[in-house]
Amino acid sequence: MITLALSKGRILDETLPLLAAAGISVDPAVLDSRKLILPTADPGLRLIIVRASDVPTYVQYGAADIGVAGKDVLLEHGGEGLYQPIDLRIGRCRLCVAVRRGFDYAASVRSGARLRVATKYTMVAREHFAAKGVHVDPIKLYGSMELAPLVGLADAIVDVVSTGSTLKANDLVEVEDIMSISARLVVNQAAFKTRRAALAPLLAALERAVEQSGVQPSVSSLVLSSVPPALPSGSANARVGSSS
Ligand code: PRT
Ligand code: MG
Repeated sequence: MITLALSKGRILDETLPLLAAAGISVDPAVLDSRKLILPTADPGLRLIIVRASDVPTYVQYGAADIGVAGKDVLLEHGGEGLYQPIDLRIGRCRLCVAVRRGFDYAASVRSGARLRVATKYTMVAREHFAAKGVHVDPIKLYGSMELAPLVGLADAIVDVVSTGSTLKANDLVEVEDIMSISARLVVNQAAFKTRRAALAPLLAALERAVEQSGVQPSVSSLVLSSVPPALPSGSANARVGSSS
């Protein structure tokens, strides 16, 4: 039995059509239930429903063989114990820095003063600003990051943006684009080797489904993808790399 970890919401909603294209359907009645372990039409595959930021943890420890997680979540987790063979090209958004309209971000950075940055992604924010030589005090939040600059908790936020309407509604402006984000299929590194025969057909089918979806990969995913140390059999061009 292969266990696939997913989060409810956009990740599950956008993964289901890929599974369907790979020939795997899930009973809608099961999806509407509050069950956390869901069977699929394939007796060899079940889904588990976890918090988006917990997907890498379930897969790292082998409680799930594979999972679907945003690149943002994977960067913050660090990717330990995980292969990231497939860019699923779903859950597209950008990771960016935003500030309150009227806040002089450039001047603040130039002044060398410490910037207070509210974010769910403290590791990513630390690395991003350290690389630019900007001193920051990351403030860990778990949601509604957009509020922080409005009530004086932070000078800036680091968060994912898709349409930009949440920033706009809260009078925030994007001042830096950190990177393009999409969801990746992650595989437990040990399972990738020991359960190869069971996993390879599913990975190959998902890869075909992504190609058939017609969605183009983002530029950053092309640049960041590393050369595979080992290809799942039957898969022509799986990109495997713990840090891609
Ligand atoms: O909700 P929970 O705290 O449980 O977890 P989560 O917020 O991480 O889960 P979910 O389902 O909201 O997001 C899962 C993944 O979807 C993320 O890890 C991203 O990779 C991806 N994704 C794509 C997004 C968005 N687009 C997105 N717009 N995740 C979050 N948002 C939020 C963003 O944080 C902001 O508050 O939507 C708001 C901005 O949207 P726009 O359209 O107004 O710009
Ligand atoms: Mg959310």
